[in-house]
Amino acid sequence: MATRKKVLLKVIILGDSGVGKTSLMGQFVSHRFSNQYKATIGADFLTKEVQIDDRLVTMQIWDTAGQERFQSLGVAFYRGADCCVLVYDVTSANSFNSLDSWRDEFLIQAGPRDPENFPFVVIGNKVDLDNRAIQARKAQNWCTDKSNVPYFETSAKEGINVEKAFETVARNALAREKDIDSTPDFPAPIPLIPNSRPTQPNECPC
Ligand code: G3D
Ligand code: MG
Repeated sequence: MATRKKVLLKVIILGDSGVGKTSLMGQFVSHRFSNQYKATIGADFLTKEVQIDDRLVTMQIWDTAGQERFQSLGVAFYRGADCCVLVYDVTSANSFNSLDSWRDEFLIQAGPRDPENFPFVVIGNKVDLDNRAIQARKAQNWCTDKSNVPYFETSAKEGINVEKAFETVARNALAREKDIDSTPDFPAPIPLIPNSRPTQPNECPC
């Protein structure tokens, strides 16, 4: 079997403070749900290797360190993202209403080439709680309107659906990776024009 190149995917997680972004990442990367874990994370990333069909993929997942309260995450956070996970809390209507501005912010800051088809995944988290404020259908409609973004309902606390959501993140980012391979980011290089300066009398003509 031919060796395929290793793939590194940058995934960023956005959403209002408190929706469970850090908890989702902790649950996915190390199957843990704890406060201690959260405290150790800065505006940084964790990696996890996943197998997608016959490909080994390293997911580099970027979390925020609370600056999302001010929507000031800095351009390095967004740069080169292959997938953007938008998270809201199913018990908080405000966090659902913020999805639009998070999506807009991402598109402005990351500036993907094909914004309409950029791979987003939406997660409605905290389904273990019984005081739901947003019905699944409402969130699903929002996602359908935005070029059919995949939608998952999860509980980072109980580990419900987290793996499945991130697998879709990897698959969709990988599909885009294939597009990138066949579409150069930059125009073809301009061929160098040979120096047309005539050779001087004492200069080697080679
Ligand atoms: P953030 O990174 O988006 O700011 P956190 O969110 O991961 O820090 O989580 C915010 C609070 O929500 C935490 O509670 C966390 O334990 C809780 N939380 C996260 N995911 C879930 C979930 O799936 N179910 C429930 N019930 N709670 C969740 P505290 O009390 O530490 O603020
Ligand atoms: Mg956090």
